[in-house]
Amino acid sequence: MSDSPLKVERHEQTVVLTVSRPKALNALNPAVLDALDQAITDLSHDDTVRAVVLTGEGRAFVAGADISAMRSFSAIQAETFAGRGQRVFDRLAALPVPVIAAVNGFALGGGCELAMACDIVLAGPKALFGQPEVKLGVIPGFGGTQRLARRVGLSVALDLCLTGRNVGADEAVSIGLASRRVEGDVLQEALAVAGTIASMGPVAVRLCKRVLHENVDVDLATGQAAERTAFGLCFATQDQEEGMAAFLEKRRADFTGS
Ligand code: CO8
Repeated sequence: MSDSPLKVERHEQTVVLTVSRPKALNALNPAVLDALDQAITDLSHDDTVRAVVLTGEGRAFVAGADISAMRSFSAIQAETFAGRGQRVFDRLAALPVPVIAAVNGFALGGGCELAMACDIVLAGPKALFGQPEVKLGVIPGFGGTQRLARRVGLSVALDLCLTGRNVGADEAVSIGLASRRVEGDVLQEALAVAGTIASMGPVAVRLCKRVLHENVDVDLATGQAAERTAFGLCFATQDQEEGMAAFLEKRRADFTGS
């Protein structure tokens, strides 16, 4: 039996990554970050994967960075660990295929930051998001101040980071932290969303993700120029020919990703 703190399973064209330290509510220690980093490297070499689902085992998504591991850090060790987490989360966000967070429970601190590094955040009925670091005398360190402000705006990000208060699924959706609330089994719903994405034109999905991410912080004209270029690029693909032909012939498209 594998003792890795990250389970990697294949479901058709989707890879499911499950953070698996349930006794510590899946808290992120160096071993989890290393395993996640390795999984991201493996995924970036696999052209057959169309979507990734990230979740946690048991009653938590991820309850934060591991407080036991951080407790006796020196300032330099803390800065290094924060940088390590930021790099891994940046690599996750930069995967060419969509990453869906299936938030089944606590997504606190580093767990909230991990969810925000994903493209689509599904919040199950027990999802609880927050950046409670100030309660511990520290601040978010895995990109939370920056990704939260970009997702929900400065005003709400300041409220959450300065008070450390948690928000449930409904509030998370209403402020734009989560994409949607899901009733029932959030992992099954995430697999269904991944399956929907896998049935779309694969090149278009990758380009769409890239254009959104690379241009979210640029001015409108620059972003629209990038969009035009990528739109044009779609017309160099068989997927575009197939997608439009299938629509006009009233049949289901059979995309090849080329
Ligand atoms: N780290 C380590 N262990 C944890 C963590 C954590 N973040 N969260 C929970 N655990 C452990 C508990 O210690 C407990 O272990 P044990 O059974 O051995 O006592 C076990 O998980 C179960 O937890 P609880 O008994 O507390 O379960 P409850 O249901 O009573 O409470 C909570 C659940 C509300 C989630 C509670 O555990 C909690 O508040 N956890 C901490 C949440 C938190 O503060 N997260 C932020 C951590 S800081 C952070 O993420 C910074 C990220 C950037 C780091 C930059 C690097 C320097």
